[in-house]
Amino acid sequence: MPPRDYPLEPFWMPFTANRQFKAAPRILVSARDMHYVTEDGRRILDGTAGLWCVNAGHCRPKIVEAIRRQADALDYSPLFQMGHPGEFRAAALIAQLAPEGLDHVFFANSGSEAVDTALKIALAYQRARGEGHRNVLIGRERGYHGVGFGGISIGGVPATRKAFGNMLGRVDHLPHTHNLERNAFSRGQPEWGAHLADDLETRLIPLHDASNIAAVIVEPVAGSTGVLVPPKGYLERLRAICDKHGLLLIFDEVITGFGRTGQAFAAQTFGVTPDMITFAKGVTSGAVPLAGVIVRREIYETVVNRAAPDTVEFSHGYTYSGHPLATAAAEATLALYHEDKLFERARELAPHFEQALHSLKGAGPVIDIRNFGLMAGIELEPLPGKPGVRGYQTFLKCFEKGVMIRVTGDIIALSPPLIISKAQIDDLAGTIGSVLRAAA
Ligand code: PXG
Repeated sequence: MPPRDYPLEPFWMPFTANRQFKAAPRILVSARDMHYVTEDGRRILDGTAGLWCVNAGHCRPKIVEAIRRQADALDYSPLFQMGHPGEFRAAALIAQLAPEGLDHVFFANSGSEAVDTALKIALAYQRARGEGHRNVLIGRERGYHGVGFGGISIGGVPATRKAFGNMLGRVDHLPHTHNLERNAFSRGQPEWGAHLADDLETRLIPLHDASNIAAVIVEPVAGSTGVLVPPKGYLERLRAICDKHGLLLIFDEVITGFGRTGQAFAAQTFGVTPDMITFAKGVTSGAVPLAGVIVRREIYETVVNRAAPDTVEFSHGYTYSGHPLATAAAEATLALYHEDKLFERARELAPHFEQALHSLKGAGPVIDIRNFGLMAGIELEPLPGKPGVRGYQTFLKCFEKGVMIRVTGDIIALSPPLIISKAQIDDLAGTIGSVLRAAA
């Protein structure tokens, strides 16, 4: 291995045990299609599409070329009071993929920003239609919506909240839908749990009064907290309750968007249409940061058309809301999804993926396996008194054996690029199985 010509210490790594990592670093230097290459020249199969984002596979030449061309032609253009063609084209392409009726797109750079933007659009919309008292935001336990103050407030991941004190004040949470006793080893959507959506109507609405609630935000399939698939009928019930009481429903599709569930958005796969969708990650296959919110036309029209002419209708946006490199990457990525039929591919591979992963039932400490589209969670019995240790050890062992998995505590989360082959799925499952059996 060539010596490292850079120090490790100055970089404060995100969501990482810095001292543990720096004592035994794992450095990736290149990637192509389904594989990474480490600094010591080992090829690693990517079982997680990076961090749930590289849906088209790594370093696809058409995306690389589009970014290169754009960097040469227009590196940056001011995005407030000015435009460049790419942002309009990318917004139109994203709107075309979205469910019927959601046809305006606001750009941000990260999922966290997309979530904050969606919450602010919800508040701005309620105010614009004369319902400004609707300012309570409802999230869900075990929801992950990034790390902005909006996202951690409506989110339900204790570790992202406990050290930071102030949260948004007017927030409440639905219960999560994870239940091992009822639903362990479900394939696809679990049978039990649709009634958990009724908590919105039986507890939260009476508590806050519907007239004070602006919006409900959920991930259609919770990703980060371990692939929690919505019970059959659950999302439909949430939609019906929101409609009945005038609440906006936001799907955070930062992970589930762009083919992960076999269609462009999980909203389409589940047949439930929210009022807004947040997206990020897969929109550029991770190549350049881009994120955003897709809104129902009436939301755009209410906020925009009810403001006085010649005023900025929505005082929100980022220096890089629709950066030329990002929108060029998005245009190329969306074209590639279409040309290679990658969403269909995900749909076709899902049964094989399901079969391969459920074959790990009985492997060592496995206490649940769950899956939807090309996402799966494998839950391990924690080591007594040491939550997360078994998960982390499994991650390290798989990495040694040339496979990248992601763990959240003691849950393995898998979300491979949509270009994965059946043989690679078998390899992924086989490696995890051998590591878990050896650990038992
Ligand atoms: N919403 C959802 C549903 C997400 O999954 C975000 C918002 C925030 O996106 P940004 O771009 O601000 O990170 C996410 C991000 C993991 C993992 O290992 C998941 C995410 C990010 C990093 C790691 O589960 N999700």
